[in-house]
Amino acid sequence: MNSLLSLMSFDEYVSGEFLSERLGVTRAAIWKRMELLRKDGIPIDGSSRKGYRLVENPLSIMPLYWQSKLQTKEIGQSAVFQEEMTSTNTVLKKLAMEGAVHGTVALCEHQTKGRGRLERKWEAPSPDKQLVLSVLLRPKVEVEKASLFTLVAGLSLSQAIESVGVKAQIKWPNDLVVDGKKLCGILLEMSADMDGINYIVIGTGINIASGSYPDEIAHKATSINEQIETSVTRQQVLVAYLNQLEKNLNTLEAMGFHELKKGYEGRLITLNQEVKVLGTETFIAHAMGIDDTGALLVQTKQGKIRRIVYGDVSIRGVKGYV
Ligand code: BT5
Repeated sequence: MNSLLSLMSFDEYVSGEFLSERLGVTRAAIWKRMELLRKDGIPIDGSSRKGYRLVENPLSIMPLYWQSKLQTKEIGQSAVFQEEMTSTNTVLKKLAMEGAVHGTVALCEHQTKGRGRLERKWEAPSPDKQLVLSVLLRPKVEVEKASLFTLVAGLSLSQAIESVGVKAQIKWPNDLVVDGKKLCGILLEMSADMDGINYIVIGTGINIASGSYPDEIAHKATSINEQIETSVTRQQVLVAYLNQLEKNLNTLEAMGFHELKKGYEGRLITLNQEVKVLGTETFIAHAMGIDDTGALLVQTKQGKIRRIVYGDVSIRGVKGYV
């Protein structure tokens, strides 16, 4: 089917005769395959005179419908889509071990075991209301720098969501928040050995429309379309995110996190606020910013500056979640 799709276009009709010659099958077989594609949810415009043409499907997240809109060289150029996956992170980690290339994206309509950090659950009760995806990176950097990629993903998502009309702030290190409510979560997982990082998988769940989170957490969750008058599609957010991610990764590689830091700090919700650091010890401090390694810098009540390293702690606003 893939070779058939690769011969077709959104702009022009291709004749049944051309397709049957190229694929070495009869025209009746081509017609049958078109029927199967339609059954699989891929609309095909067919006319006995002109032939067949693909029809744009803005609501679909199948790679066929968004890959041609990317402005990237690597991110998203290889993509795996399935209706259902256990977790896009789990599937992509397996593909990474089998040799998948840098930039590969895994995405699905429904996760049966969506994961947050520390064995927490990531939920999406109505599949088409949320965008869940993972991106595989194979950066040539030391293991200590891995957590920077969570920050780069958060920044890229915040910029992408802003480009569709919603200002989402970052709750260091891995949440996007609007109006004090969670819009998006990021889960970074990696494999590394003595020689450095083998791969990083960055998973994101982005609430696009109401119904993308369970009612029980409605007091602390929100979605893009609840924040704006117009409605945005998953496809739009996906393309904007992947484009922005590649741009920021290029900057990170060429100039280091320092170059992205100002943009990141400008979106940081806890900047210049009192925060509660929850780790092996719990204390209240003043959040001052981020250093070049991605650590959160806080000043304790005693005036001491402390570096809070990703993975060590959770941050809460003194009054609650943010
Ligand atoms: C996260 O964990 O926020 C990371 C979530 C990453 C999800 C993506 S989806 C694609 C990829 N594949 C996966 O299996 N995972 C990644 P954490 O900081 O631990 O937050 C988890 C908490 O967020 C839960 O305990 C809930 O309180 C809350 N939560 C769950 N589903 C939510 C939703 N749809 N919207 C907002 N909050 C949610």
